[in-house]
Amino acid sequence: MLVLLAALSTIVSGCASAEAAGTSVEIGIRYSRFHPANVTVPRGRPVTFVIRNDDPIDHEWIIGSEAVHEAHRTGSEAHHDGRPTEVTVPALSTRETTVTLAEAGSLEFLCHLPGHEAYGMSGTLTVEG
Ligand SMILES: [Cu+2]
Repeated sequence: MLVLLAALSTIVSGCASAEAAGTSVEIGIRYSRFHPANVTVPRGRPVTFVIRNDDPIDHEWIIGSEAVHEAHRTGSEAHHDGRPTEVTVPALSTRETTVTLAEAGSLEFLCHLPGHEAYGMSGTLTVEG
């Protein structure tokens, strides 16, 4: 199973070369996966993420440091609203959020609904510049 997941993530990364250098990035959700799973954005400029959930179940898109994710793994927030880096995306809907990332580096984006991260609902946001 791990091998299969690794192979799948390679495929997803491979077809995800639509890395966005602009100020708007589309991230799709299908079968509890993010597409693309690797996104590159510029540092210090507002980036609008358009997150489209094609699944018939709710998902989340949460970006942050490992500390942020650890808090959400054990947290109890069932719904996210009001923080641009933490977005609930209801079934079959699209949400937009605008974030300016001040530091170059790499952040994970995850869905913290039960079981989703373990299933593979994760991605990497690279902040360049
Ligand atoms: Cu999810």
